Amino acid sequence: MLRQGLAAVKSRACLPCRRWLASAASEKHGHLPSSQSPITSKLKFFKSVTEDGGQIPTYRVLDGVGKVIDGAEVPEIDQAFARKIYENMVLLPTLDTLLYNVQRQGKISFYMTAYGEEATIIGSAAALANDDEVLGQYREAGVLLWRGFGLDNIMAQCVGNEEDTSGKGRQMPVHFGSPKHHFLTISSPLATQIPQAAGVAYAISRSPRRGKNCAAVYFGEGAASEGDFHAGMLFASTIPSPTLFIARNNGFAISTPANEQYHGDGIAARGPGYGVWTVRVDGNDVLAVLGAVREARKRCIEEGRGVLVEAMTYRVGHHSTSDDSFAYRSRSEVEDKKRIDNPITRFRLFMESRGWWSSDEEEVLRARLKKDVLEAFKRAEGLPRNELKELFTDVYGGEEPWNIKEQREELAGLLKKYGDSWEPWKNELARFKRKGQDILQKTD
Ligand SMILES: Cc1ncc(C[n+]2csc(CCOP(=O)(O)OP(=O)(O)O)c2C)c(N)n1
Ligand SMILES: [Mg+2]
Repeated sequence: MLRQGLAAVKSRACLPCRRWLASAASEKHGHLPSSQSPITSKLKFFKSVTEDGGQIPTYRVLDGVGKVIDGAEVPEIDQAFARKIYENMVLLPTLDTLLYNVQRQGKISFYMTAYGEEATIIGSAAALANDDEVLGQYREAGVLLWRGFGLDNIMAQCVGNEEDTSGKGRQMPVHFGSPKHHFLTISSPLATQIPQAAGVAYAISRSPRRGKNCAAVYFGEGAASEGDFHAGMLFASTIPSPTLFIARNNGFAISTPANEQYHGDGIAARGPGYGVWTVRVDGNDVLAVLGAVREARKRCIEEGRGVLVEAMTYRVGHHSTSDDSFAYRSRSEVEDKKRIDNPITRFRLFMESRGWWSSDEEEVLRARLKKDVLEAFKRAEGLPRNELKELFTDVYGGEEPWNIKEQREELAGLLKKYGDSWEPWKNELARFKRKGQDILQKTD
């Protein structure tokens, strides 16, 4: 019936209408006017993005003891590059141990370690170009180390001395930033960096850097529960911008375990919802991270659109120096995770199997890094803080606003009253360049 009716109309219709009628006649169940979705007569619900309804697989190159698994291809890497990766992976916990301990001694106010996440952080840093813009969450100091930021700059920021170029000593430790190293300054409110990254990537796409660079944004699986994650993904997919989303799924958002952060298949399951290329990778396998992020970056830049990488890892350390994780997980769980699939051991064993590393070199490296880290801290500790007046500068451009002036004058008043006589104030003041005189003498 339909076919006969259509044939009659067709003979009188214009060309585009005739084409439409021809396709309608050939379709079994019709089609939707504004979608390519095929029509089906089966009522079928789904809650997985995989064809078999299972979980998204995890890409891995090395097994737990550093052997290449069957069928895996080792990403292009030579001895020098592998050694650079390994040295940075070992540097990270060496630095963390010192800074964690000095925080415990009261010498710095706060710290966050990256124990267990060395492969995710260094492997991804190694896959990026050093001038790709990086927007970190707070556990990615390793990206800066990879790019040659240097221990003196790390220490200066954590101690807050006059050499701190990240924020002149006005920020909490680990809030690093360096335009020279294409690393945007860390900010504490979770996930704000994600839509910002889509914006940075959009700016790249409107500049001569289009097709050369991307903006890489790091965030935890906890931060991915924020609306900002979705805003960033939507931006980067609909207003195309080369944004590389790197989710560090380390199992916890402070005390909240990952399985309470989502009901679906982790963060990776969300990528296809935004129509972006997505991959899940073993975040404790540095070669897998290197290979996956290299490919992700390539797609991101070639297509000029968001790409999502979910790195599965485990936060071995406490969330921060303000946390005691044994209040919500057992010591034995942590000890097991340290042993099984340890990212540093796995890569070391791989390097040794290639004849690229030896136990003698290991000993020399560990001793050297420990010495470097300790010396850098001692040096930083001995340097004065910036002038006290810097507390009130750089927040607004132009003239000093009335409220900042009021606060500065209030501090000057307190310094006059207590600065010379009260021991704690006297000691604090002594640590600033010009010992607070810049505030006391300022008259306007
Ligand atoms: C908007 C906002 N809410 C809450 C916090 C407090 N907070 C700081 S870190 C954190 C957990 C983040 O977990 P995750 O994103 O998984 O990163 P991880 O610490 O595991 O690396 C929370 C809740 C914050 N900084 N900002
Ligand atoms: Mg987490």
